[in-house]
Amino acid sequence: MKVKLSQLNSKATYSNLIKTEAKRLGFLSCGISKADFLEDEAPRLEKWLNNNMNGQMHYMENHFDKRLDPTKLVDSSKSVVSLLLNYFPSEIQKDTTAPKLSKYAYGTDYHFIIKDKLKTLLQFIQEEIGEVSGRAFVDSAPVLDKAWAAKSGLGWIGKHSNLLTQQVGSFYFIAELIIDLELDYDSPTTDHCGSCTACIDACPTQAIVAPYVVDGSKCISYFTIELKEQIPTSVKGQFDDWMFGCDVCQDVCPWNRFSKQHSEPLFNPHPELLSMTKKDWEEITQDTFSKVFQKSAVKRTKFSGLTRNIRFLKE
Ligand code: B12
Ligand code: SF4
Ligand code: SF4
Repeated sequence: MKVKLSQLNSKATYSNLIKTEAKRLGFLSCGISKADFLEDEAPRLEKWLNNNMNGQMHYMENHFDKRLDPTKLVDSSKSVVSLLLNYFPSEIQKDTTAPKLSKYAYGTDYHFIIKDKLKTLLQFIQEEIGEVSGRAFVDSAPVLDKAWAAKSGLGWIGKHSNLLTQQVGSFYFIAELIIDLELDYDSPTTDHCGSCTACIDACPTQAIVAPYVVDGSKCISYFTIELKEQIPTSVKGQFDDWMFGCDVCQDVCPWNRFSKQHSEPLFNPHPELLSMTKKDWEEITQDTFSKVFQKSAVKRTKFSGLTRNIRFLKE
């Protein structure tokens, strides 16, 4: 990393430059941490894996060391720049009896949208600051997204294990740039869950097994998105009509009363999606699937995965 001599400036100036550009690119907020070993998370991740809370998500067992230490993931890395991108929609599905789709999957797959923004941000850093190298991550590698965002003061990890804030709740994605530039670092915020247990009480499958601990293998999101085999009959009748993902623990969270509509046009759903009735979903064809989910994250489960989920709710 070679910093431009003409701009040999303070770390604080660079941090501010990056945060201002992140806002301009549409990110909700940006926070920065020193790239270092995540000491507090190490025993928690180990326990979570030892208790098989990853279920069939075997990728979570890989790269244990890299997942806890970005310097093992990106050579010479100095800083983790965490970013939040809001996806809270203005409208939800109209038919309240229809199988439910998680709000994050209404529009274009967030991986594409965020990757583009991250690339632009990295280019900006290289042009304005100097020869900085690094990598962009959105859910794509062994990185503990929430832990980094919390460390950088972007929110706290709630009892439902998602990152949330008092200002906008939790309906946003997390991404990061890991770069070899030293910057000014932010501090974590405080936890505002207090004595609330709304998410734990409302979880349809009792997947929040203790405050701050989600057993991934019991979560509806896991069954409807991650699980490749048949959904076990032991959880029949417990899905509260969710066919792809689940928003219950976030919907009941009092801080999500402060969610604000996103401003990313690509997150808007296909015009027909929110009007589909229960009958439309139960009779969905491959053609309709391809049309309404053209660039959506739902495409990852394929037509066969989604219809498996719809049948599971119905039968
Ligand atoms: C695996 C995974 C899942 C799994 C497992 C969920 C889980 N909680 O781990 C499944 C498929 C179930 C899932 C579901 C969902 N996911 Co997911 N998932 C991930 C992924 C790929 C890894 C998460 C991970 O590392 N888990 C491992 C365990 C050990 O971590 P953890 O549960 O977070 O545990 C931490 C806390 O429990 C905490 N902790 C433990 N004990 C204690 C005690 C105290 C006192 C404290 C303070 C903390 C604490 O420490 C642990 C380690 O950091 C991340 C992307 C990424 N690369 O980070 C997205 C991610 C977490 N998912 C995300 C989303 C949006 C969801 C869903 C909302 C999607 C949906 N609507 O269906 C649900 C929410 C379910 C829930 N309540 O967690 C977002 C969360 C955004 C946010 N605002 O936080 C992420 C960050 C993706 C992204 N890049 O935006 N997910
Ligand atoms: S996403 Fe749904 S199933 Fe998973 S922990 Fe939250 S409420 Fe429970
Ligand atoms: S519902 Fe209550 S306990 Fe759960 S994350 Fe929100 S504030 Fe915290």
